[in-house]
Amino acid sequence: MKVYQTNEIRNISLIGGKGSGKTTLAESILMECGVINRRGSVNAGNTVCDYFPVEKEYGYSVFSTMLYAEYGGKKLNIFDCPGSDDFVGSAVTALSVTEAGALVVDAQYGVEVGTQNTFRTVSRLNKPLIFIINKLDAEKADFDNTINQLHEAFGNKVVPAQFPVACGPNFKSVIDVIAMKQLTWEKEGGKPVESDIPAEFADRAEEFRAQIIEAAAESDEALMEKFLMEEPLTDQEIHDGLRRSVLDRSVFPVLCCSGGSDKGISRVLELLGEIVPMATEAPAPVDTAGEEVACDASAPVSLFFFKTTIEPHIGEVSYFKVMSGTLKAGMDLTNANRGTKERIAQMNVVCGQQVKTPVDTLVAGDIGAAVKLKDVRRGNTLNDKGAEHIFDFIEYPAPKFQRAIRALNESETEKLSAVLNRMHEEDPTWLIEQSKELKQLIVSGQGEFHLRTLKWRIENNDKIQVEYEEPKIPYRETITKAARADYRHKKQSGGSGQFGEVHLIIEPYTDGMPEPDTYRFGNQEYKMNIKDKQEIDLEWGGKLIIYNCIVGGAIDARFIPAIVKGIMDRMEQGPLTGSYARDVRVCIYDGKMHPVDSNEISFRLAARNAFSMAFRNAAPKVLEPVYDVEVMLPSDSMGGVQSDLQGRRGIMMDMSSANGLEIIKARIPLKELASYSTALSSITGGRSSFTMKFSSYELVPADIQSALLKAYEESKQDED
Ligand SMILES: Nc1nc2c(ncn2[C@@H]2O[C@H](COP(=O)(O)OP(=O)(O)O)[C@@H](O)[C@H]2O)c(=O)[nH]1
Ligand SMILES: [Mg+2]
Repeated sequence: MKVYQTNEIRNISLIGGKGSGKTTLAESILMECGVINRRGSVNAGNTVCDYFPVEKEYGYSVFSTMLYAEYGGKKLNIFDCPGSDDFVGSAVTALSVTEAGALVVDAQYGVEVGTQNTFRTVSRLNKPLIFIINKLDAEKADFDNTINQLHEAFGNKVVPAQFPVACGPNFKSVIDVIAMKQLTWEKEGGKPVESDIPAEFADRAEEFRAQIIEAAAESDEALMEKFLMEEPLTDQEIHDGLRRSVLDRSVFPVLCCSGGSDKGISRVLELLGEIVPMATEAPAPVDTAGEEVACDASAPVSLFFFKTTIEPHIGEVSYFKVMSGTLKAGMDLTNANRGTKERIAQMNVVCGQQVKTPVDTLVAGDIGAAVKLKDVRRGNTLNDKGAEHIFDFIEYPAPKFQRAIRALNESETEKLSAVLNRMHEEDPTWLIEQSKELKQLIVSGQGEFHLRTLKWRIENNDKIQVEYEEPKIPYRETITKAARADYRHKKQSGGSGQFGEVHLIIEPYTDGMPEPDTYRFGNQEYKMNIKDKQEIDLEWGGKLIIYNCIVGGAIDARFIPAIVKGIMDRMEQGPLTGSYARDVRVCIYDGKMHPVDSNEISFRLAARNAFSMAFRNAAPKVLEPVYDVEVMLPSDSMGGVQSDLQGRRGIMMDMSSANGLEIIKARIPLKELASYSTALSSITGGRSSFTMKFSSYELVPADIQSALLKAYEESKQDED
């Protein structure tokens, strides 16, 4: 393969709702460029892009697949991304290493949830965007309606560069308002025949051309001048102008094709080659030290590894982008994250699973893959001498679906952990956490289907049978008023005895409260004499503040650490439900020692019991995690979604609308969110999406508190 220079490379993510025809389009692109000579079909499960067994099983893309297309002297690196929101992680990875998203829209259905979701992802990442209206040959295809919906949802930045002469089974021609030509295909597609625009379409073509030129001129004063003076513009001027406007997202051009019948593909490739920004034009990526790293082929080599897959018969395949420099096969580099040396003995450019073409040079801006590297993980940066970068610019969305996972055969638990960690390496939006607190192995992801896919792969590829369970809720305990208690631990058995007595006062802790002074319980006043203060930031959130206010040597200072340990025992396992306690302030103000029998364990036990007693008298409460939830939905589902939120103890915080969707912001307890993604999807017919983010701990309602206490008492009895 010829060595492509930085300005001959275009990186593009093919995104869009599932079923919009991305994989089929990718297949046509490969046909068009001669990479394959027989087309596979999604329905037969033999396309270049959907090849993992799990994808064949479910019938749609789960991973993004990379392909390259050599067209018109340029190399287009294209990622076919899964359409389902559950696999948004793949799209985020692809978009983060490409200079633009090409959003495929099904001409039959116009703007769908998947269109909205992917548009939102691209916008969040602030990436340039081009629409491709696809399936123009389909029975119900309707270009005008699709354009209207695009305008309604995304505004007048949406500007067609092409329009079809007829949609549906008669689709065979497109009017291209940049070339100002009609392109017509034979029944079997392929290369078009160019002709003049028929008179009946001349007005429409002029109208669209004016829009596209205005959009192109938007980011270029000289061009704007020419446009206003009505001087003719060359194709190159329009391309260059459009590329700049695409780059700053002031226009979303629209291209037309039918991937399935192979019509329009070559012109789409040609236009993508012209209007997708080059890596040198995009904002320079910033490394973790804050340095902008220009995409410069003559700088020292720096590679960013953004994706790892495990492929049958090959093993680990590591995908990287050349961030700077010119990479030659055989180079010795340093892994900046792991401190290890790595030789890139052989590298490839990749088209799905079938085509891996060895290359010996890749320049800045290009994307390649290496196999069987020694010690490279997803997210690592490899540098040559002279470069000291670490890249970490991919921001994955927070998880929104959680389950506890368990190997049916307990002896496979360790193996399961290892498999899960490997899965996380492949898809970083699968998060794995061994929760010490919940005593469960928690996996989280983007939705039910996302986790179902994980399970399928573990069971089918790794042959471990697993089961999902509801994750437990990480409750907390705290107190709402002050209380006092003392406890004497005394034991006289045989030889040396045990003796320790602790008196303490506890109260709710809030930031910025004044130092303790005087407390009153009944008729008795307790004046605190602060000798020492310990502030403990609890691992599980919140604080524990302990004051030593012991006077007259009632307890030796050497026993204080044991007393603190005793209190911590109960903070770790709260008296009400065994959950972590938080935000408590304790004054240890008195006690007793025995000259012989006092030891650390006695004081630890005395403190633990005194603290428990005081805690129970301090109007203790159970707290639950509450999440900020943002739901995006079509307005006709508003009623259903709102009443469902109320059923989940949700508190409505805000309502607004954007891009033709309603947005509800609410606060909802985690307990009520366990299967929210599934419920929401069924209420809205799959036309919604949501995000969730931990907000705070809040008191649970009284009935839930009593149920939790009762369940805890019962579980303790079971243990006894
Ligand atoms: N009529 C028509 N059908 C298409 C076209 N492209 C794809 N399809 C069909 O649409 C379905 C989804 O296609 P696929 O490529 O898997 O979509 P993806 O989920 O976006 O990758 C399949 O049944 C395809 O056969 C097209 O251009 N025209
Ligand atoms: Mg697909």
